[in-house]
Amino acid sequence: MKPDIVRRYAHNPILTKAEVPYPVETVHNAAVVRHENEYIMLFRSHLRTGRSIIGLARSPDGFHFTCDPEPFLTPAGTEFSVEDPRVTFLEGEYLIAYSVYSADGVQIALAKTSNFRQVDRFALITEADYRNVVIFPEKFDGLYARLDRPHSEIAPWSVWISYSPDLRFWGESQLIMRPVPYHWDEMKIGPGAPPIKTEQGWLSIYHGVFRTMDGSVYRLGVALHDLRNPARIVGVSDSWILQPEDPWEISGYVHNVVFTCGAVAESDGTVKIYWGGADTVMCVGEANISDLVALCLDHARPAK
Ligand code: BMA
Repeated sequence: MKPDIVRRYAHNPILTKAEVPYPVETVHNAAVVRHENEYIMLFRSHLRTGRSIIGLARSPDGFHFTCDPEPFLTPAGTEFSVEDPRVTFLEGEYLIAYSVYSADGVQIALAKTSNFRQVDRFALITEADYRNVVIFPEKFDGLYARLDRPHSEIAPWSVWISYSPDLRFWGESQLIMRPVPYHWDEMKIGPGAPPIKTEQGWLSIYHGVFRTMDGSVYRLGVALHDLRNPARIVGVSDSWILQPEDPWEISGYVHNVVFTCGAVAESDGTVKIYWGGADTVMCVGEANISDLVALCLDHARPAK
């Protein structure tokens, strides 16, 4: 049998609500980055109100995580819920882009930290009806770049790119990748983990959704963006790289979901991909970066 392109860790799930020292109902959709000698995980948890907060867990090896005693980020002021953080290391700081729900809809907020102890809530960087913002770890011609996913009544929910001189004001927005009809990602797509630099381009792990008679299935796929012009997609893999298969991915708070907000590239050419299983637990798997790049180049579907 052909081995899976993403090799699931044998002891998944790696973090569940049982290991969180304050009351939560789920642990999912986490960003993971390396900071000093640790892997830092910022995970989303539902409370019994149905709203979400963001917790922090640490690990020496990327597989065994221990939670901090208190949540890391909770809704501020009139916010209802903070969700699905993505973390990018840039210019000596960690940028945390996360969804904020309020009476005005869902927007993306940006916070900054250098140590994962103090956190500076920097700005709201979108208008309403945006989710899934990932910031590139480098600037392009002096501008910051991000992938995002506006919600729209008249177009399928697609991946866009925007640029900013200061991380606060964003523009030059353009649609760069769409769902493909009658394909595993046909209903909607969204950026997942912040892009990883490879010799062949920026590797982006995204999620795609397919509607079935039994609800939606969330899977993960890969796309490769031009190194110097990230608005140009070099290739998008025709096939998914991960789908719900383990029991804790098939059944939980929302069934049939694998959803990523973070991946860590290692010096040996592998990448640890982290995903929420069924919006309930955190899982990890490993892949060879070269296999993911090859999938984008050799088995491509149209980007839009
Ligand atoms: C999306 C977001 C994600 C979630 C997914 C599956 O719309 O809400 O946070 O993981 O649905 O429920």
